[in-house]
Amino acid sequence: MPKFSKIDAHWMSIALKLASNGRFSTMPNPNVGCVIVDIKGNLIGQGYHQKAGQGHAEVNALFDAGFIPHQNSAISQSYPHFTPVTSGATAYVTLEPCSHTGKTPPCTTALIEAQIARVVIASVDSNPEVMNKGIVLLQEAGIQVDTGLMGSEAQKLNTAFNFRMTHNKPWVIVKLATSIDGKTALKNGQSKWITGSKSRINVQLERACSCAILSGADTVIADDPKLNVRIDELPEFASSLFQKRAAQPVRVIIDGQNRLHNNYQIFQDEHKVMVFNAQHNPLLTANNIEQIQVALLDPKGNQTTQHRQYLDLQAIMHVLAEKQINRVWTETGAALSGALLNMNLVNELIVYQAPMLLGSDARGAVNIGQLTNLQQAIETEFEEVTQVGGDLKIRLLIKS
Ligand code: AOF
Ligand code: ZN
Repeated sequence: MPKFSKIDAHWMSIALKLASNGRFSTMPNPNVGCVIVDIKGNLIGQGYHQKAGQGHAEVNALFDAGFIPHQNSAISQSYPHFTPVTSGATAYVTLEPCSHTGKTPPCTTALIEAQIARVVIASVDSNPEVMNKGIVLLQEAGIQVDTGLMGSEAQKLNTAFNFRMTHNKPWVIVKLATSIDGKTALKNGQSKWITGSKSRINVQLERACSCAILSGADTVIADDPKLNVRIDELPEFASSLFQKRAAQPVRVIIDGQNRLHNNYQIFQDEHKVMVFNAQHNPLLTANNIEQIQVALLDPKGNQTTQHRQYLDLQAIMHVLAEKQINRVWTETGAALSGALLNMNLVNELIVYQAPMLLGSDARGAVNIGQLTNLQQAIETEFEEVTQVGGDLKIRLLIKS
C-alpha cells in the first residue's frame, strides 16, 4: 500500500505554500508550514513559522485549531478524560517537528499533548540538535509518522539553512547583471543601466530573503551603494511579509586595505554593517559598524603581511556561519566575485542578462584568471531560467 495518498499530497502542498510565506522573515530559522486535518478530513488548523523566537509552525497550527500548546499537561492531569479538539487528527508538517527547547519549547511535546494520531513530514531537520530525534519521540509516543512526502520541495525551501547546518558555511549566491555577451560595463566603466527596472525589483526580492548582502571596498568606493532592501520597491505581498522580519539583512563589506571611511552611504543609516579587514580601521567609527579582523593571504592561500592580497575568504565565511547567516547575497565587482569562485565558496550564480551586446573591450563579469585547459573551467548547471521584464534571470548551481 502506498504510504501517501493524493489527499496527503493536497494537504502537504498547502503546508509548503504556508511555509514559503516565511521566506523573508524566519532567518536564522528554517521556513516551516503545518496544517491540521481532523478524523473526518476537515482542515481545522494552519500555521507557519514567521520569525525566530516566535511560535513554530506546528504550535501556530495547533493554536489555530483551538488547542493551546504547552499549557495542556496540567489540564490533562486534573481531567484524565479530557479530549482536545485535535484528538485523532493528522498534522502535515514540512519539516520534522523539533524535539529540543530552543527559544521555544519542543513541538513534539505539543503534538503529543494535542493527541495527534499521525504526523506526515516532508523533510528531516538538518539541525543536529533535532535530526531524527523528533521523529523517534513522536513514534515512541505511539504516533504514526510518515516521512518523505514532497521532500525535495521542502528541502528547496531551506537550501541555505540546510547548507549551513551541514557545512558550517553560509550558502553564497553571486549576482551578476550582464549583457548577452557576458559583459557588465563598457571599458570606460559605464554600466547604468544594463538590466531593466523589473530586474532591479527582482534584486530587491532576492536581497529581502537573504541574511547578508556581501560586497567589497572597490564597489563601495566606485558606486557608494546603500545595499539595503527598499520596502517601497518590493511587490505588496513581499513588503508585508518582509516587515515581519527583525532587521534588514546585514551588509558585509570586505576591505583588505582599510580604504573605507564613515562617509559612504552604507554607514549613514542605523542598520548593521560588518567590515572585514586585516587591521582595525580607526576611520570607521559610525555606530552601525562591527569590524572583524581576518588574515591576509597571498594568491596561493598562504598568510602574508603585504597588502594587495585577499583577506581569508574561507575564514570570513566561517565567521558568518557562526553568526547564523544562512544566505549570503553577493553584489560586487569581477575581482571579488572571481576570488570567491576560485576559492570554491560560491554555491549559486544568479545572472540577470539583458538583450544587448557590449563589445569585445567591455568588462567581463567575473575575473577567475586565465585558464589554459578546459578542465580548469568552473562548471555549473542550470537550475531555473525565467524572463523578468525584458531580461533573462538565470539561476545556476555551481557543480562541486
Ligand atoms: C519546528 N517547527 O516551525 C521550526 C523549527 O530557537 P527555536 O526554538 O526557534 O528553534 C530553532 C530550531 O528549531 C531551528 O534551528 C530548527 O532546527 C527548528 N525549526 N522546527 O519544529 C518550526 N522553525
Ligand atoms: Zn518546533
